[in-house]
Amino acid sequence: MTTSIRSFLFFLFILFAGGYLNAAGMDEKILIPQNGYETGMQKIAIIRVEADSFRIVSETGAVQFRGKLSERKFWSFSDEWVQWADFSNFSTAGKFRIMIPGTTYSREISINADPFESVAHAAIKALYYNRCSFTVSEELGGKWHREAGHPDTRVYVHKSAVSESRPEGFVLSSPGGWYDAGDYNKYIVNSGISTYTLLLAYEFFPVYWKQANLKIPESLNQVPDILDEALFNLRWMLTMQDTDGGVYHKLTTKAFEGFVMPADAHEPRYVVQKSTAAGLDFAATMAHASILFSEFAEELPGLSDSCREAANKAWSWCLNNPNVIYRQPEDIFTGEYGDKNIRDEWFWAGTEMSFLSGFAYPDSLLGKIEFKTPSWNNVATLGLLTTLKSGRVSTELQAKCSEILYKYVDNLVRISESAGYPVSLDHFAWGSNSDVVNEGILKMIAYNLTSNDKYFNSALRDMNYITGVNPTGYCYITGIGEKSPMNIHHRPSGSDGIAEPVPGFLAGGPNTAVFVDCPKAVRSKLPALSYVDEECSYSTNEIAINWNTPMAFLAGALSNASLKNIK
Ligand SMILES: [Ca+2]
Ligand SMILES: [Ca+2]
Ligand SMILES: [Ca+2]
Repeated sequence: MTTSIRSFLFFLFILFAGGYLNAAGMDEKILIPQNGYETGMQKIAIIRVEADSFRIVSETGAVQFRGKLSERKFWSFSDEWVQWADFSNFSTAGKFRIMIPGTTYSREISINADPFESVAHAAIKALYYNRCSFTVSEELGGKWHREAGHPDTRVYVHKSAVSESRPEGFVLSSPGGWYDAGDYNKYIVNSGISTYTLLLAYEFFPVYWKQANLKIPESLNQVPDILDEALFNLRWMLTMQDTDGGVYHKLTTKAFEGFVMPADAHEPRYVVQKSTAAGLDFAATMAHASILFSEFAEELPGLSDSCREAANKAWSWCLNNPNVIYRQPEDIFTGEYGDKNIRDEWFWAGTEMSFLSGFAYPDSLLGKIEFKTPSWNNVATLGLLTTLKSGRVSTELQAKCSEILYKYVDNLVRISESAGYPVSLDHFAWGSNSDVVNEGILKMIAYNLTSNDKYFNSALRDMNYITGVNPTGYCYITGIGEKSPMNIHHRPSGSDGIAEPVPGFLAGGPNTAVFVDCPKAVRSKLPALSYVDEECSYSTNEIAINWNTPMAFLAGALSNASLKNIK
């Protein structure tokens, strides 16, 4: 059959099987990962119409696979009953349709060898697009190329941050780093976990990341691109340390700038208050980086030593200033990243410092803190992950840390196995999508340590939720999938005059934590549906470095597995 006849038959098939397609050209009674299914891995679609069975048919309409739908499952977060269509045993690559006999519903699906690489690469490339003090070239940035903004070579010491050697108004240089989120400011607390997450992704999958060409300016050097991108932020972080070892909490304008391009934003910038949380996150990240980059002494001479020295100085400052909580000065109105509980930061930094400098491991904190899904203000689990990966602790400690991780992750998997939508969320916080991908990381690490498929499959379903198997039907990553956010809360995307948003960013996702950002938007009261693709919705549609980096980890882990035909 010639291609044109095949296409024509397929067109007829669509026409007759159809009449159901909505305006966006898709049918949300069937939810699928819009990046595609991987040939050898678990394949689940969510069906939102009551039925008994489903079929996979080829482009010519020939039935390729018949399956029974699961029993009905309820999900309170979207208040609906759904069924799963599981066709994991169908492993032919290509384009097909999933159909529900007895209904008019069907949807195109694709099955291919690696649907994750493009997500992993885009997740890190987005950080390149968010580089501060940096030109995004047309060659690497395509239509989103832009001029550099915020040189940050003349940054003022705010009155909250004065020290003996740097009085109020002292001028320092602190260029580079990533814009934190939809705004143009740079925050150490959030930079720490974001940079660390990329370093950890490399450490778990070094062979995978060494071969990944992310098409960034450093793609031609001898350093893996994921580390080059992490370094762009790490080098900025180094400039945020005062001569006394303390670390500024953030570098910021006094108030958020408007929706203008970086090159058009000229408000004065300040370094603001040194805090213990910033010092500990900085020490942890630098200590981790120092050990990692000692492998690259030839390519990056002196870097490991600089990180070690910075970590030691920050750690000493924190020991002398153990509980300086960040308090937003009255003339500063940008992101606060305030955190009153810094016991978890002490644990993370203590862990990293013990491996860097041989200080005692912070055993005593192990039983006193809660290990949960990592977030910018709860970093305890990062210390746990470093410990498990280090291979440098006693058998007893390794066993103790493993037990803490498995207990937590087993519960996540248990939740996901009985939920209507097979993820582990038990609440929807601001940035709920980042909880999904961070939970995916923990499951992937548990899988890495045990080879137990239940962890792998649950992590895969977390990724699928992000790319479309969720009640809104969105693939939450810009530029990927049939239906993805077009109006993210992101200043360059909102002011560049280009219809498509800057690609590769993960939207924060639905939640019912904040309702005041878009007074005119209609938001569902159901948490999993409370998302709007509107620029004003910073609570559901902003992007952030600490949301993209765990997505890069998870997608990279899955892409690595697909290349090795794992699971
Ligand atoms: Ca490189
Ligand atoms: Ca904390
Ligand atoms: Ca735009």
